[in-house]
Amino acid sequence: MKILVTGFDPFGNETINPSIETVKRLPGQIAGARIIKLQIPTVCHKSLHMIENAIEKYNPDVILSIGQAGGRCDISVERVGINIDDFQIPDNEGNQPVDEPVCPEGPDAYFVTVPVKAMVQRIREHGIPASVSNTAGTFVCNHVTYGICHLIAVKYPGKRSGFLHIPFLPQQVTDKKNMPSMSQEMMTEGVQAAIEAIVETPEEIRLEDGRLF
Ligand code: PCA
Repeated sequence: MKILVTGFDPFGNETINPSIETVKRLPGQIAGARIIKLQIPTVCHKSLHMIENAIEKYNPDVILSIGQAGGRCDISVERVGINIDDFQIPDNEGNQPVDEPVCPEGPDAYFVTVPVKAMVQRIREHGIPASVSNTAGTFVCNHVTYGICHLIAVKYPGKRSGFLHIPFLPQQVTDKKNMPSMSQEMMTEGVQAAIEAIVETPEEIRLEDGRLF
């Protein structure tokens, strides 16, 4: 099995993005799967084009993207991507679409096709907080979550994709009040555990992790 793992460059006021830092630290093989690493820009459409080029080049079985979710306190495994770009801040090339579809011809939403519950459980088994998330926001991470699902639906049948949001690193929050963070070591171990679950889970598991709101 080949897994393409992507991380973003820093965006907003940050000079570091834990997602690409974590991708860089992953081993070349996890549970027997070959790991292909790719840095993508925090830019709509361009991020997706780079992923499509990498799919053409490496023909991965799974595409797992990782992004920073500053303010979240655990590793969140995204369940769904929605067909909307509604950017609260400009991306790294100044684009700020409001209420535009990611793909005008696509459906409203896609569920990811990796086993989200099994991934959450496996991360927790390492003593690392994790949960299912039912929104990846409406910025570039949702754009990528949705966009890859759509790409697979129309062009690459049989491939699977997923998205992980990870918190700030401790060094990003030294000047922020009441802001959660997670160590680099923990995030690397958690992402590695999630990838093991993708490789080793033939069928999604039953785990109660729903939300009242
Ligand atoms: N996080 C942003 C985009 C890039 C990143 O790492 C997001 O959550 O949309």
